[in-house]
Amino acid sequence: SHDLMAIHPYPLEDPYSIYPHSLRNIDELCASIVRSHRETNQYRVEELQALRWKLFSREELQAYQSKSVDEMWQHCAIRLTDAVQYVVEFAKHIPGFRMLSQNDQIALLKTGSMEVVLVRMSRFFNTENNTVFFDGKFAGAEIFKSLACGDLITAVFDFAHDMCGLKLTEQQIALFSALVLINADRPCLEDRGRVQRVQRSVELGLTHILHRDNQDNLMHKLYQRMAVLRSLCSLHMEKLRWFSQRYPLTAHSLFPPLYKELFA
Ligand code: CLR
Repeated sequence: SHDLMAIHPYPLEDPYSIYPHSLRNIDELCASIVRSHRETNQYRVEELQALRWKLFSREELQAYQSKSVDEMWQHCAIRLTDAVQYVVEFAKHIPGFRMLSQNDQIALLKTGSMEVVLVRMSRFFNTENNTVFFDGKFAGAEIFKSLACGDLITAVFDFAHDMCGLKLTEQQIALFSALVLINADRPCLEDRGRVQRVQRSVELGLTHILHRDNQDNLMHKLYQRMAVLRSLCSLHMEKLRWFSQRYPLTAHSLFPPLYKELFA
């Protein structure tokens, strides 16, 4: 579990108050989560908007589709791990996260990082043609054909489409991502009480932002999406187990260490 925490070492003190008691503290909490999201989200909305119609050609699509199962898995595992690293970076700047024990930080990332990647995917999704930004261009679900897990891909694309329908602002996405990550119900937590206190502060932040935006009704919908995320992630784990059984060598020696550490 050292790989994970060694990605970018940070000093241990946390400059933020983790238990917001006044409105001003809630504002500060929201501001730092939003800042952290902005600094780790890889692309700005405007940049993605500008790239929307950059699609793969038929030849490029065919090249992906004719990759072998293990080649395509390895390729996607690398892309996914890249995205996960940004989520780890995001997590470290959520006020209160770095005050949790290393064990609990890792436990939260093991179950939550993939879920946050899927929340973030909605920013990289074009609902007009159901494509996702992958490897520098927009791609439809068919590009993932050689992974041989069509049900997972379909479910992930449906989820992205559905999340886009909520039309969340960047601030709402930031707070929702933080709430997905800081979840006191995750397995294997040492100090559940402490995680719960951080969770409550993030919940308060999200409620505050939705109220300010006159969208209090969104809270209920976001909790529903959290249940869908859980099922998507267990499907991902199931597929990974299937793959590792069939291609133990690729899974063991060619997958990125962080991917193995978090999901294997
Ligand atoms: C999510 C948001 C990140 C950028 C990013 C990078 C890689 C993308 C990912 C996003 C969305 C999901 C994605 C992934 C690469 C492969 C994966 C398209 C856009 C698909 C769903 C295949 C999963 C295959 C596993 C079973 C290995 O900031």
